[in-house]
Amino acid sequence: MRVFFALWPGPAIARRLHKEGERAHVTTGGRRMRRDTLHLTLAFIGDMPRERLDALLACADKVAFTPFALALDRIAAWRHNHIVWAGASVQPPELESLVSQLNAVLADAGFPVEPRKFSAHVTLLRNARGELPASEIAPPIEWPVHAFALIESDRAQDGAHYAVLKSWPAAGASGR
Ligand code: 2AM
Repeated sequence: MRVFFALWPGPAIARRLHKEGERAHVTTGGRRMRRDTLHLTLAFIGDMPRERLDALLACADKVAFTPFALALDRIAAWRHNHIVWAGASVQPPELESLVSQLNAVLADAGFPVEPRKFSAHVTLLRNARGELPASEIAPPIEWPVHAFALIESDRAQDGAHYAVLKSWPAAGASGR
C-alpha cells in the first residue's frame, strides 16, 4: 500500500483552493487536481507492506497537537517539478511541531522520513508550464486545522485516488 500523512481540508476550503488552481491554470496550463483530492502532505511514507499498517497507526497515536489556523496566502510555481501550489507565508509553530513529531515517531519505528526541509504546500496543478509569478491569495484562505489523517493513495489512469484511512483529532477537538 502507498500511504502518507496529510491535512485534509473540509469542502469549503477545498472549494477555494480549487478556484485558485483554476485561476493559475489560465496562465500555466497543466493538470488541475480534483477538488476532492486537495491536501497538504505532512509526511510521505510511500509504498509499504500492508502488515506494517498497525505499526504506522501506533506511530500517529503518539503525536499530540492543538488545533491551529493555517492562513494559505500565496500561490507559486516550482520549475523543477512543474507544480503550482498554495502555501502559507507564515508556518504556524503547531504545524512545524506536528511534522517534526511525525518524523520522529516514524523514524523510531523504522519508516522512511523525508530528509529535505518541510515545505508546506497544497499542490493545485501538475505539469504546469510557463512562468507564474508568485502572487497573493487575497483574502487568505483561513484553514482551521482540527485533525490530521493517514491517507492511502491508489494511482489510477485518471490520476491518484485517495482514501482517508484514519484521522487523529487535535487535543480538545472532536474531528475535522
Ligand atoms: P506533491 O504534491 O508536492 O507532489 C501524494 O503523492 C502526496 O505526497 C503529494 O502531496 C506529494 O507531494 C507528496 N509527496 C511527498 N514526497 C513524495 C514522494 N517522494 N513521492 C510522491 N509523493 C510525495
